[in-house]
Amino acid sequence: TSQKIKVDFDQSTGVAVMRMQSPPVNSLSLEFLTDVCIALEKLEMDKSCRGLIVTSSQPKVFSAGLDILDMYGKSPEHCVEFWKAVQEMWLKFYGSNMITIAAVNGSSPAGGCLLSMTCDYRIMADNPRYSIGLNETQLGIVAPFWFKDTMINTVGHRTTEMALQLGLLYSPAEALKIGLVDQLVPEDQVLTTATETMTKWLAIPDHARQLTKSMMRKPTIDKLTSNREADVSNFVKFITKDSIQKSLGMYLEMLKRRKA
Ligand code: CO8
Repeated sequence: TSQKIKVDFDQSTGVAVMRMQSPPVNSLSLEFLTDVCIALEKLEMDKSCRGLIVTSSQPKVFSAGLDILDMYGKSPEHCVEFWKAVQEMWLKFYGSNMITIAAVNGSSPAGGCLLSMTCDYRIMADNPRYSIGLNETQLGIVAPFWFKDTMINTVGHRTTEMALQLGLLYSPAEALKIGLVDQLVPEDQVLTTATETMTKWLAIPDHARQLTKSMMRKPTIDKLTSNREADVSNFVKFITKDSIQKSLGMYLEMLKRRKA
């Protein structure tokens, strides 16, 4: 596997831990997404792997979401490849037969929030400096329908309607309150709690749990699978617009200024 993700599979428990280690902020670049998909596919094919915990090796950040540099100043061809990889990641995680638990040990904006929402359960570090949410509108861009659907499936329609329009980033306490995460624990207990939670989920017979998960998620997944190409062209048409490129440029500048 690549150096940007580290997968440890414990044969005795049937649980794998996937650590994202793409400095500085685990942004989901084309290369990174490709590696994640390959790793996930391997685990999915291994019938002895029943559970997956996703977490970050980077301090303070779970994932900064999609790599903005893959959407800024790039050719339409590149944008096509990039978007296909984003779709693929979502389809693989949301449709996974494994029990998936996100150990959210840092901030998780936009695509990072999406990744955690594809999991069956979310545990977040109780640190008020961290935030999580779909903040796309703050960048002047629009969360695609399947980001929206995933959030509706997680927190409901009304909360999603408001969160998406305002591009809200929630503190851990707020995220717990709206059900965007399922549990808060002290920072140093995120991974151990994920492991304990996994034990509970592992006690359920796989076939029954898998069919139930599929029953819940299939309509949402089918909506994208039957519209993948249109969704790619929508994305490329949108993201290559001058006005959108300008917004992304301004946002990148803001990120740098904020740092100074
Ligand atoms: N992509 C590329 N570079 C990034 C990203 C990113 N998503 N996030 C941060 N970086 C860069 C920063 O610019 C900075 O670069 P440099 O060192 O060159 O100045 C470096 O990473 C480190 O970042 P920070 O100094 O900001 O690190 P902090 O630890 O202070 O903060 C945060 C970490 C909280 C993650 C912060 O970096 C942040 O808020 N990042 C932006 C997150 C964000 O808004 N992501 C949205 C991405 S868009 C998305 O995921 C969905 C898009 C859907 C497309 C729909 C179109 C139709």
